[in-house]
Amino acid sequence: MKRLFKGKKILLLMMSLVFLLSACSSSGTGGQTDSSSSNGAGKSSDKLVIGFSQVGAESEWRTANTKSMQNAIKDAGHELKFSDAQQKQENQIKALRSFIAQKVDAIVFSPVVETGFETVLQEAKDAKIPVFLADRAVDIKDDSLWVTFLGSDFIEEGRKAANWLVEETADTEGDVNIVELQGTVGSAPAIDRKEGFEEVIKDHPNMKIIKSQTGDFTRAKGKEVMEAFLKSDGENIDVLYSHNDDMAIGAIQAIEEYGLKPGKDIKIIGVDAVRGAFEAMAAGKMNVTVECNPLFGPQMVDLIEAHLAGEEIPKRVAVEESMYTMDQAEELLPTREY
Ligand code: GZL
Repeated sequence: MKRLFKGKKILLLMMSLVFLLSACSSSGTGGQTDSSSSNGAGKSSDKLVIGFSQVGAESEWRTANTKSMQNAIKDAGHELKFSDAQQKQENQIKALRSFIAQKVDAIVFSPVVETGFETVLQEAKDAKIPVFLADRAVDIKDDSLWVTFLGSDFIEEGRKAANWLVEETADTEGDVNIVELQGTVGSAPAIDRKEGFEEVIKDHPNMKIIKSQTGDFTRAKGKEVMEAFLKSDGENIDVLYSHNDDMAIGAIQAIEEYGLKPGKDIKIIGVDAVRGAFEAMAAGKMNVTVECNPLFGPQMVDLIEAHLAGEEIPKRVAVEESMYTMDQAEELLPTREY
């Protein structure tokens, strides 16, 4: 009996030892000890579930940005839950609520417009799910609702576009009449690119924006609005300032159908530096594009992993960018990644 009892004691001891060991390894650190592999919630950051609410697929820029984000999340071994909002705010709010319900580890969010997201971002904060703003910002005072904003400086992009035009028209006598294709109404890039451009031209009284309307960042709408501009002011337009290359490419078609030479009769300024813009510049139909780099997927994944590993990251991370002109296009076209 005693021996039996003794045997049982040893068995119990071994079982509790096994239990203890397994409890350590299932604490989510995968048996890892270094803090870099665990996150604030004590979960391993080896494999994260990341919800990504993307604006839509409205432009070459957006397509390239989506690809960069998807590849970066996959290459890092994380699981992606992706939502394309088709440029509708209500779809983005639904997607964010779905990610919260699925208890994802992190949310990446490119807000289609600057306002109307405060409630759902508060819900994410209440659910202790960190939100990372990608590409576009929100106009919300409480910046505790997001971890960081990784994206371009759209105001600076508008300044670059206007400064190019100031230099380009330095020897021009008389007025420089500009028509403007704005991006999506209420979106950060549309608001800021307009602000940056106007900040520069206000010091040049001969430079006037004679018509300005949204083309919603798409080629089709850009062409449609440019047709209307040409109908009302055709012979009086010197320059098109387009908040993205896709609308500029649509406008180029409208200008040619109207019987004028884009790039010559009407100077064409775009933003994004997508492949289509390089092709138009190489064909002499577009004059300049201000770069807005969409390929920040790897940078965003690094920021998410750093935050979940407990590291401090800045509230604002800018993307480095340049500007390209017609004379550079042919040589650079083969090197373009998007
Ligand atoms: C800019 C991005 C804009 C692009 C457009 O970062 O939000 O949205 O300039 C895209 O091409 O539609």
